[in-house]
Amino acid sequence: MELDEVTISRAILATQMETMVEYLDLDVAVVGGGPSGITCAALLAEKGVKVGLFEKKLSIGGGMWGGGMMFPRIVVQAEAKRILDRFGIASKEFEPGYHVAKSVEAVSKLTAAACTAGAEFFNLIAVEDVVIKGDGRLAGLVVNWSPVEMAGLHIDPLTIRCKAVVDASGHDATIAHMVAKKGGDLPIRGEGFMWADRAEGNILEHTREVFPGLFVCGMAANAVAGECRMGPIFGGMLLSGERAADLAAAAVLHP
Ligand code: 48H
Ligand code: FE2
Repeated sequence: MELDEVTISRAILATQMETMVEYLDLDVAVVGGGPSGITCAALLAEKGVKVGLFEKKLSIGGGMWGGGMMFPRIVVQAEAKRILDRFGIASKEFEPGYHVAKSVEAVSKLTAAACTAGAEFFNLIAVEDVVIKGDGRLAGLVVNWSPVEMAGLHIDPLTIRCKAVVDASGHDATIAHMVAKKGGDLPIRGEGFMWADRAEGNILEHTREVFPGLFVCGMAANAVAGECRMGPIFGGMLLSGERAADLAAAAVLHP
């Protein structure tokens, strides 16, 4: 076939624009494409929830790509091994209960599962603000191209509407901070020191609705709660993403 450059351009523009318009209204917006956010998006989509994941970076994967200190391996404890298995991520037991997986495989297979289940990924889009109206609920997100933010250009953003938001933005807990900064009743205690056992043991308790319409998961959940960090053990991220999916799905499917 003879290739036409303009048809290629039209194909990209037409299909992506259509998707962006379709996702101006969605059930759950997940902010952050790290391990907790991708897991959450995959499981939400599997439940039939219309979910869009917004990631400011070019690549999905967050802090999982780099494993521990750039060694691309992650450790997952016994309690979360079933999630590796569920997504077909190979692992080896190093010592009883310590399962090692390759970070590249883990990111890729979680992302692939989320795509197959119907989650829509919007990379290179940064969430820069939130929408809160008279009823006091988080009702949407204000988004802009990350390169606009990086270049410091004065370009106004666009807005999406959603029934719930999952803050999976990692250590920075960016959405929780935005809500707090704009006067929402959301105390943020800040992340604590390294204590893997404690951090992983408590993360599910911290994975919850912290403000009407806002759920926190992954490292953001511990950062909001003033909980410890855990280093490159990722079971808590996967389990927290799963729990956030259960909570957000219940909120939007049976309000
Ligand atoms: C769009 C945004 C925005 C924004 C941030 O850091 P992550 O990998 O997050 P988690 O919680 O899924 O996983 C944490 C894990 O990677 C980790 O760091 C651990 C376990 N640390 C332990 C320790 O002791 O250090 O991913 C968050 C993603 C990133 O890709 C950001 O780019 C993205 O969120 N993000 N995307 N709009 N405003 N803010
Ligand atoms: Fe980290």
